[in-house]
Amino acid sequence: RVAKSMKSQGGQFNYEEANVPAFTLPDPLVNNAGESVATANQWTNERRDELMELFRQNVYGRRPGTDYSIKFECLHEVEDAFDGLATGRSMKAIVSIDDRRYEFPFTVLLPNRSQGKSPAVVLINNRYFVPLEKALAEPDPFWPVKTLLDRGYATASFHTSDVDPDNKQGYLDGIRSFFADGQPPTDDAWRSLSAWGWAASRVLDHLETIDSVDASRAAVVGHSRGGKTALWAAAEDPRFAIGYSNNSGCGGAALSRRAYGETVSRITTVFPYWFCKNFSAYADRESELPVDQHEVIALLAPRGVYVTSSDEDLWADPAGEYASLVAAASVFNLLGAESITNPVMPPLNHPRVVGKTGYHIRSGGHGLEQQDWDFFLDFADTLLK
Ligand code: GTR
Repeated sequence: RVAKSMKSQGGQFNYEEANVPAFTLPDPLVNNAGESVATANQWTNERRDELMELFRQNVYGRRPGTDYSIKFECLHEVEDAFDGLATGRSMKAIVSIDDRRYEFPFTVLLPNRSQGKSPAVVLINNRYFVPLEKALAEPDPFWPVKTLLDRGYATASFHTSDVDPDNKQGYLDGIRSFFADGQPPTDDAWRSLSAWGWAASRVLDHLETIDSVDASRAAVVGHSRGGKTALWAAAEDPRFAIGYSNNSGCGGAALSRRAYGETVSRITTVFPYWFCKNFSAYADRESELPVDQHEVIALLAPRGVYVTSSDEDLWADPAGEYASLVAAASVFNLLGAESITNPVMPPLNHPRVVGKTGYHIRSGGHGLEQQDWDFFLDFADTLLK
């Protein structure tokens, strides 16, 4: 048999299960001093902070501590969208530091007919900005606003590149450079994934100001690079009640140590601006990482986590995404929550939901599709309604 481990653009990828190295995952319930974490209090007050720091230092970088203020402007409102089902708003977030400003647009839709406050879904859109008119005129399975509204969810979305341009040359035009006042990023500074996650939290800030929304019942959703972002966004911001990572792969739900599909070597070569500099030091040395991605999932516990894969999306390592979710179960359990523990993946297109975690593997390729949303919203209904 020919090993299909390949080098391309300077980074490796692997599509052979036989080439997955033997590995032992770091135990989220063993602290940096090597002691076991036996109580929920120890997790919440000590170990969780340790792990957050390890992820900041080694994977996603550290957000700036600089003071800023933010305000939100409504540019345009449609009160009777979808025959009165919803109110839609085109919004602008204005971030200020001293006399400097950074703005990014986002779009909000609010159910008009809900009894009581609505739960909410914030979508990190890594494809394009969806202006209000387009959201109303062309319901798109990537952000199926009508489905969300029909099911009683308020929803909001922004485009990643409006916050931090998604390319190697984009730094100077993004929020990270704005915070650094044009200085280049330090090695451990936040990178794009963290910046996009920060923006999801700012959209949540806005949702908190809307009377008809219950922002304590909000999910953050993302696909692929947006799915990596959604997990880290919810790790950094405990206000999110659910993190949903769709086909997120390497640097998202998938275990780095499996080095299957996209690897640390490959992702840090092609997308160096997504991760702090330290992450690239673990290319081809994944077993030396002090963390692995099951622990980013554990950082959300005991809140909700939903992970998906697609059977043709081997680049994102479905087996590694599922194994990662299972490996986080000990933390959910310590915190008194049930979670998926079955090591065998569920059959195609059959979601598995146990307590605070859910998973499905959809047939087909890399994408966020209507079926992913339908399954996810069934899960969200169990926790947010
Ligand atoms: C790929 C990248 C993946 C994933 C994907 C996407 O090029 O290698 O990690 O993020 O893009 O965002 O669609």
